[in-house]
Amino acid sequence: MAVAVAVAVVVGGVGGGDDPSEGALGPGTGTVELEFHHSRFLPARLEGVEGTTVRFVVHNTDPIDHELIVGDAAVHRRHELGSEPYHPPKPGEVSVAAGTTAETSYHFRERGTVVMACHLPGHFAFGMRGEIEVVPVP
Ligand SMILES: [Cu+2]
Repeated sequence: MAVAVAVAVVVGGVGGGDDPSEGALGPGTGTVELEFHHSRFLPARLEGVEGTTVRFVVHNTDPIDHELIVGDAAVHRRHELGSEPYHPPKPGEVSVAAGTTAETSYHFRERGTVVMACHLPGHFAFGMRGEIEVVPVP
């Protein structure tokens, strides 16, 4: 757990109050560092303000490949059923080879819960997923 906290560097405003939106990223642009470790997302839960473009810097510290897919239900269904073994960088989708770091950006247009996941065979079922809560502009 200590590792997760150390790795979760959120740039763009971090608060500590009772209002959950105080800890949210944005609006505007921000950077989140994610780690893939033991086939888990660290952190597995993020918060962002609607209208924020988040740059994800993903460190894969596992000895196996992973991918980061951010998007709506249709995106995840397509990837979970599909068989794209490699994702060239496009918004919200990037492959992260074992022991490497990769980046992708995603624009969080509207409030709600957006899922981030790895859809390599078996990984999503194992629990390789997280959520970004997109909240209204404070
Ligand atoms: Cu994976």
